[in-house]
Amino acid sequence: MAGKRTYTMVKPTAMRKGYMAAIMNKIAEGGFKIVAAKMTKLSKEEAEAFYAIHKGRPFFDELTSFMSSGPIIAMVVEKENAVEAYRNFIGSTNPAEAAEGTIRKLYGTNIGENAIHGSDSDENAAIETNFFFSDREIFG
Ligand code: 3AN
Repeated sequence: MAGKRTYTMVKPTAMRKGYMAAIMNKIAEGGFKIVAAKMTKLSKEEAEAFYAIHKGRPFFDELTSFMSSGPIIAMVVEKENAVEAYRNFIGSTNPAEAAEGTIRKLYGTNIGENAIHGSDSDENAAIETNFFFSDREIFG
């Protein structure tokens, strides 16, 4: 059965461009309840650990350097069938190919700096949530 929660984060370029509040508002308007949220910054090592599943891909160094380049907003959001619903909601990885009105289309810069992350499975959602939050920081 699909889970009710997924992990997401606003990426550094979107933060630098001042889109934090607009993106959080859009998430809420999309019917996703924000049950955990914090502003934090990853070290390069932490970004490498977070994206360990992508180790070996050609963009791994670029991705982890970028993700450790500035603050992010880490969040857990809740909705039925959260992982799939949220990935559809934020749009394709490449903002240029993302559907009109999606967060990645509206606020993404390019395929790496694509405004927002969304977990790709219930298993990864749990791992990624535990990477950033303890149980007492999640308010269901
Ligand atoms: P998604 O985030 O949509 O699941 P993945 O899993 O293919 O996309 O990629 C993970 C992250 O790696 C993306 N969010 C994006 O920031 C980055 N990425 C993917 N493809 C590229 C690429 N060709 N060049 C740079 N960064 C990329």
